[in-house]
Amino acid sequence: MTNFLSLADVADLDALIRSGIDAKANPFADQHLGKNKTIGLIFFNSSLRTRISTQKAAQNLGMNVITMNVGQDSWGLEMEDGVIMNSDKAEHVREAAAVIGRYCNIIGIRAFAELKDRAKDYQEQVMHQFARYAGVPIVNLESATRHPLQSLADCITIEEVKQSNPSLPAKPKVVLTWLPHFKPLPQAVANSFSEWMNARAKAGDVEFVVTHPEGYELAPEFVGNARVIYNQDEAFEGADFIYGKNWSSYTHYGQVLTQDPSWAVTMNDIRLSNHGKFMHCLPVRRNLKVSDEVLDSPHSLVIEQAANREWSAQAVLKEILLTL
Ligand code: SN0
Repeated sequence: MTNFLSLADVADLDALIRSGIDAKANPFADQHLGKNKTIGLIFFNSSLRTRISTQKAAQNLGMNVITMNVGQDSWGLEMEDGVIMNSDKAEHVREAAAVIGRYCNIIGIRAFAELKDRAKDYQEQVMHQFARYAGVPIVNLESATRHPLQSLADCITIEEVKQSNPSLPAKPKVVLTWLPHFKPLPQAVANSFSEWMNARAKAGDVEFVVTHPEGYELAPEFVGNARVIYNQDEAFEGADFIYGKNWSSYTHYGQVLTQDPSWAVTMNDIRLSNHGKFMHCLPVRRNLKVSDEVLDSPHSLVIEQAANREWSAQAVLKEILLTL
């Protein structure tokens, strides 16, 4: 693996999931791999899990870690080529990426969608400019359209539950549901989860369903062959996993079209499902998106999912280190 920008960079998804599960069982087995290697973690946006879990994973592999918040700690970075740099951005990504690439063997980047210009967000300019000018492998720590480290942790979590729960069907039903929120949020987590679940469904590992109000359709390249059901109760029937996430509209780009509270997940929804497990990438706003009762019940997997972020990052960094 050279870059980890999306599922397309994964040669063998089963093997990567297994590698994450192995890392969890034996975190320091590959400590020699990262000796005298440095990873730079560059954040354009806030982070809790990604920052700490990726740092921890790199340290488990023996790496040195440097983190930086762009805009606060460094100069504002210009991403456009060929412009006169007379705005508030003092440095161009051509120099910044090249320089960070001289200090670091791997660079992780977080840069959310701005949710203003759909074409611009979906071009993934920040990831591509860094990949172009850094000269070292780039890891996506959530980009405008994807959050693949989260999706890998989600696959690991589902696989673990499957393995420890013989009563689950061989092809558990996984339902991605839209949740209400008053703020426009990116589609990245939902896009990525769909992309990875479609791959799992294709391999016969899960059945995948997406449910959301009208107007919240995900981009066709992400929703793929998933079954879309506009009635949430119907979608939840027999669900083994309920994956909640809010996202703003893709078709009416970046807009909040409804805040309908009936889309929040409560114990009534869990009762419609097949003793369904609730998943969310966090941060989650309690009682706006999902009830206390669900989050504090044995149905919730959110803490285990977050814990698995360490092992998903470790599986990915190991793959990359093996190529350095
Ligand atoms: C981010 C998102 O992409 O939706 C990061 C998720 C890992 N979430 C938020 O920005 C939540 C912000 C909020 O105010 O609830």
